Amino acid sequence: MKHTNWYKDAVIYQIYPRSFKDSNGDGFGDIPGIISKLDYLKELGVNCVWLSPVYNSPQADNGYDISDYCSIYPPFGTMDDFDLMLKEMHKRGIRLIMDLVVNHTSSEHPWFIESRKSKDNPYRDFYIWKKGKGKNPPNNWTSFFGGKAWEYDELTDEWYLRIFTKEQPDLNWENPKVREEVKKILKFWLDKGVDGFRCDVINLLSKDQSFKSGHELLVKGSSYFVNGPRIHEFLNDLNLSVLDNYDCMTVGETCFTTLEDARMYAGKDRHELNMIFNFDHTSVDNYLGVKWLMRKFKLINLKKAFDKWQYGNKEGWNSLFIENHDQRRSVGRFNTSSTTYRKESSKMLATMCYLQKGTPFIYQGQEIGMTNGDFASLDEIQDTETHTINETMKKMHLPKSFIKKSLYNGTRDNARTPMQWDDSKYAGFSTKTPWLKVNENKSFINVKESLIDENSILNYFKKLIEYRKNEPLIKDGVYLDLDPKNKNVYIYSRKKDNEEIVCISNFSDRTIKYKLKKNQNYKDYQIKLSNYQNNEIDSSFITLKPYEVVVLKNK
Ligand code: TEU
Repeated sequence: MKHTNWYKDAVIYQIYPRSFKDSNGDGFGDIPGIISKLDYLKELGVNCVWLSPVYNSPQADNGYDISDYCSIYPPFGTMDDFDLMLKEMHKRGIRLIMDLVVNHTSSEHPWFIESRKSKDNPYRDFYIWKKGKGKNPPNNWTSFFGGKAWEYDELTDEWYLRIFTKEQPDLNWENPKVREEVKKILKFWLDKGVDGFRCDVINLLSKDQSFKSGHELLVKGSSYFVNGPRIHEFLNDLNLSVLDNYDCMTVGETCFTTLEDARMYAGKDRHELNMIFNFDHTSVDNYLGVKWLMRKFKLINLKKAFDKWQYGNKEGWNSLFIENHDQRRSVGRFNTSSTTYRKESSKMLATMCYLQKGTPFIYQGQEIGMTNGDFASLDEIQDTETHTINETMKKMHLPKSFIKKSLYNGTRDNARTPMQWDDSKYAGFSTKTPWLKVNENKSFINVKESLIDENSILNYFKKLIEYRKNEPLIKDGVYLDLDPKNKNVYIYSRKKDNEEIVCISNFSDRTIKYKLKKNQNYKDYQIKLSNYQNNEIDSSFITLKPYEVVVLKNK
């Protein structure tokens, strides 16, 4: 099979299906809804969609708990709807990557229903069952969502491992039968014509078989299951047995991953994944990568995180993102503004991120500058993670005000509010009360308005995507951070031969007179993109207005 590496030219748009577009008035997004918006995506200029899970699922974790990998959850539509969506995407030159969630299944998956029945059930070893220590779990491992990572089952007097919710038992990848089943799932979707996978928590598959207790501060035991002992063997096997036979792409979601890990997952000739998501830059405003522990943002740290991957991921290829369905919205984050300078902030952040080397991932709503949810109480928040973390923090007797602030700030529902298509009651997302509250700011933040307004964030995103497509330097140019120590300005260049692009961003709400160095003579450079009309550049200074971004090129 010839591999075209098309992913290096992809601009990927993530759809979180339950919040994208409801076609049948049940308050819940669906596949026909997605089909109705494909022309919108085509016009935006994206050429690939990552679709969060649409498989059959009890929805304990919004579809990241799958009970049947080869069927569609009925509220999303039918398999015929899916096939039509794929055809309509391909017709428009848009590829489709699916979400592959195989660290765990749903507790309602037939494998788990069987596994639970008895110790000698043929499916027992599809999951990780252990004897407890007296009344306690087998070890001290904790869940990513807070609390213990083990669940007791009275029927057989054993505990099963579940690193996420109790409805998401971890599969036992040591069992070759599990690996064969996963290969069948991959083949099923690839043979339908899908173009690849975003691989959910893929670096957690292999667990250290000693099952020792961990000493880590927060996710206890994580050193025994993050980038575990057989992970590369498992991924290599999936790749050589299935993925390698298709011109498809994979991007692995890999938390707590170093450059060296990245090289192992997605380095040259490794035959595992094409690229990974690292979370260094989304961890700069918290402690230890734990978003509940908020920390003051410093631009220098953000630049350090980007520099590390731009310089260090030499053999690999980076993924470029600042939003997804687990992160809060980017406007208002990284010292930017979600009010007065919302438009400027949103355009600046996108430019700063997407002109780096790698593949851009845009999360639905980011292209119109959607903001965090405006939840009035915790009852309006649905996400399971928020509620378990709430319980955990209460048990730790943390101050109420801290818990509240931390939950509203960190809840994943911030990114999951219904897509704002217009200013009608339910934002054109649905005709009925949606599953999650629509943000009141739909009255002025919506697609309809953005299409009319020439200076909208949406129209800027179109220009930015178009620019990327027509400028080879963005794919190939060498990245250089020109002033890593500056506290307010992020200025980097992309260079190849005699050509150079310079991207300059002001991360503050003040006008800054940025002094250029002697070798930075941009007098003859042209302005290619900016979020302001009149840019002031002379031979020794660039005046940057609040959240201004300017992209210059020497030819
Ligand atoms: O996320 C994995 C993951 O690491 C997140 O749990 C992350 O730590 C957390 O959201 C930060 O708050 C993936 C999916 O993206 C997420 O939606 C799922 O809930 C999770 O896996 C389990 O499948």
